[in-house]
Amino acid sequence: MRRGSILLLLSSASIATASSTPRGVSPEDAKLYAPSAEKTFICFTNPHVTIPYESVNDDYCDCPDGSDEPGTSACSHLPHKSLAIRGFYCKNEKHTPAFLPLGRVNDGVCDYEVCCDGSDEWAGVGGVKCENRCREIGKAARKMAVERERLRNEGVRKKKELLDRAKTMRIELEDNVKTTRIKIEALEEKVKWLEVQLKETEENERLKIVKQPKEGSKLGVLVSLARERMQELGSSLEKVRGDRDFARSRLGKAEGILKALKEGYNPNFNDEGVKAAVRAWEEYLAQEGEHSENRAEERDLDSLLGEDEIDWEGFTEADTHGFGAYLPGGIGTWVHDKLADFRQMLVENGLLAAKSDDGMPESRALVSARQALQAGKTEESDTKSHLETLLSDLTYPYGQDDVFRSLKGECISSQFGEYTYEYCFLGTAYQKSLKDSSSVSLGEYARIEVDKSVNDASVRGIFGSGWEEAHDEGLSGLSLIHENGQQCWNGPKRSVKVDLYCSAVDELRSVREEEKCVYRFEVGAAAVCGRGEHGRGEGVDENVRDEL
Ligand code: MAN
Repeated sequence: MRRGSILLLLSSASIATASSTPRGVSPEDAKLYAPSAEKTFICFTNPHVTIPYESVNDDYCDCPDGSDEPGTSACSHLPHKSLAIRGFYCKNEKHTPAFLPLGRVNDGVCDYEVCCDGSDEWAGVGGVKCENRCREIGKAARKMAVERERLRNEGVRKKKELLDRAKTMRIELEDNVKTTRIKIEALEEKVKWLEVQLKETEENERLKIVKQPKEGSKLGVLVSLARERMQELGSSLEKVRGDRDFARSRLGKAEGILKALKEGYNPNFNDEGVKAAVRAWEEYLAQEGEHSENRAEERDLDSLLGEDEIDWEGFTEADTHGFGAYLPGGIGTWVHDKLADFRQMLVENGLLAAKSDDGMPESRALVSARQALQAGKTEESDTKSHLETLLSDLTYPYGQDDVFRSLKGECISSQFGEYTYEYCFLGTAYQKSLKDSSSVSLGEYARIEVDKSVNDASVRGIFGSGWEEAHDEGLSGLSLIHENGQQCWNGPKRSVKVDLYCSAVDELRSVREEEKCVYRFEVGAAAVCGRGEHGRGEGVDENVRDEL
């Protein structure tokens, strides 16, 4: 359609450009279009196809790689990968040269965003006339470029701060590693020493058990307390027996008086008081009988209060279990119960160790030696795992010069569609529903990826994906990969590739779900500003600045 209408123009155009660089060819590619001595043109990647030089830009696609039609749309139907040329070259004087996709040449639309000079519509299809707007567009672009540079410089300044902070953090971390290593060595020694201490204490305890309890030892204290208690009991019993004997002798005297009264009174005297006393004496005798001493009881008491027959000094820990057996009847049980209560009280107050598995109590020294060793071992293993954490932090992928170290854990968020997306640097990315506030992990930080080709794309145009070109600041080529997010129903675990661009302020600029549960974020961060692996190294050309 268009082809027919512009055929006439084309024939004159191709002739007109035959001696110079053909239309749509960049100065650097011009030599490729120099006519041969035979006035022929050889297709770039198909040298077996040779055409007359006049056929270049004749609006007919002769070469399978499109190289014969750099200034028309005749070869625009060819797949991108077959094309040997970058597109239609727009000179864009007073602005930046660019390549326009061939399909947009002479399509009746002025593509000012690429060809500000309007050269893409040279055939005037449909009467379209594209005036050259490069002066104004270039000026605006340069103004923007200066502003961008200002922001980049601000970003570079912030990046320097990040690097300085990261450096300090690393030094602190390395110091911490050193100190922790020294601490571990000391703890290993301490644990060895505590092991020896425990062994020695165990040995001492073993020897103590076979020896008599020493004065001051727990068993010794216990035995001496029992002995004292026994002595107290003996004294009390002695006193009670004395009181009893005294009361008994008074009772004997009183009984003697009443007996004499009964035997000696004159019943012929009608003395009611005497008669009542004699009657009461007779009733008393009928009920109680006359007092007589129980010899067997007396013997028991004598033996109880006699010489201490217990071999207190000979008591061992084991012997105390049969302690009650040494004591007579109820007293043995009573003493045993009291001793049990007493031991319980000592245990409850932390003065005596609870009994060990074999029923033997553990000494305080043994318990504390064992506890000290346990505490030492725990501290040693805690410190070792702390060292592991520090070492893995030292080798963590924080990027060149550790630039992301100080950013770790910092979060930014933006709302897109029905979600708020939150991104935590070197941490987790989240998708939070605005409807029900549910939060889904899109992945944990795994590694950094560098795409060198992004830095090489110096000329805007058909080689850009078109996506990042829509933004003011180009991508740095550095991406943070996040994996192992929440499982997607009927799909993979969620993951995000975070493409970074230079920005003085950390920001989440865009979010796309490229395929089900595979996300792509664009994040601005000062960490990728400036030159080097993490920065595109762009800046405004000095000449451009002069033109403003
Ligand atoms: C949720 C969101 C979407 C995702 C689907 C997959 O709705 O996480 O981004 O595509 O789950 O089922």
